[in-house]
Amino acid sequence: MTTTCLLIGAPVDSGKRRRGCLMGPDAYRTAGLEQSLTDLGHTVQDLGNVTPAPFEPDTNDVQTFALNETVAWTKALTKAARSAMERGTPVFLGGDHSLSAGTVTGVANFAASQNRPQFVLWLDAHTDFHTPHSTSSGNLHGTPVAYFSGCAGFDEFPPVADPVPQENICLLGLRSVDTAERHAIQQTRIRTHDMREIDEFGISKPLTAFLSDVAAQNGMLHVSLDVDFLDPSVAPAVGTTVPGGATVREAHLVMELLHDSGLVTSMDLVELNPFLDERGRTAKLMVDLAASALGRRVFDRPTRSFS
Ligand code: EXY
Ligand code: MN
Ligand code: MN
Ligand code: MN
Repeated sequence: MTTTCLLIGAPVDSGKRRRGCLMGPDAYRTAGLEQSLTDLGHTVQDLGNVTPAPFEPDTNDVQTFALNETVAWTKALTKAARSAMERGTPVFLGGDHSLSAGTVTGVANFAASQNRPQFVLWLDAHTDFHTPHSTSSGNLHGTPVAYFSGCAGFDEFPPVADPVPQENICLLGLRSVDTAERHAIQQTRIRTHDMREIDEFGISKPLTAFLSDVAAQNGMLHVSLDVDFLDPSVAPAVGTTVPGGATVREAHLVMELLHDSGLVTSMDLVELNPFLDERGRTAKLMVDLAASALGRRVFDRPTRSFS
């Protein structure tokens, strides 16, 4: 099954202090993302980069500047994601994970217009479930899941028109969760799967259970892939590496199962920092994973059904 893939650059770098994610979109382009997807038979349109509206820079306070910039990005990406869903399958090229505050909010707004539930698969070492009040680092790339699931505390951000229901969010690959996040997330119905569970029972078990629920509810599925989901030994180009991550094959299996399901309606590729890599190794791996999610196979064989 081929689709119209819309590549949308989101060079967001305001979600943390270490700079570099702003080079992410062009790194994916340089690593051949468009050709990889075209080779699979998809119609691929590179829509260039989103640019946020001018925001209030007249502050010397770094945190306030970052907050103003992130709010501006969230507004721009919510709008971009909502309209892209009318045209095809958007693949957002990050940029740090704060971009997903806008992309997920935008695709969820589209799903609501179609009277379909929005689901989110969050592939990440982290829960990204802080609010601007609970974070100790002040880095807003650690907050998007709390924002799009409708948590309070995002006073400066636009209200989320269609929060993603907690039970429709699946976090996979967890191995670095702050105390405040753990206490908060344990009060929710968000599905959390850490690396211990994946080591013990395999990555397919929690994922296929989630995909069966998405299929049963005719859901729309947004996949947000953080580079740090992968083990740093295979994906070093990210500022928040955590040892003990997914192997290349575990990551490809996730993508292959996602493609088999036919349920993916939008994607983010986030947190790539090309400055932290040699010869674009991580960017190339992320492009290969995106290709697996969109149909690349060694052999053509019957796909697995989830309905
Ligand atoms: N929980 C830590 C913090 O809030 O600073 C680390 C967050 C890392 C976020 C990256 C995008 O996944
Ligand atoms: Mn993340
Ligand atoms: Mn992360
Ligand atoms: Mn506040």
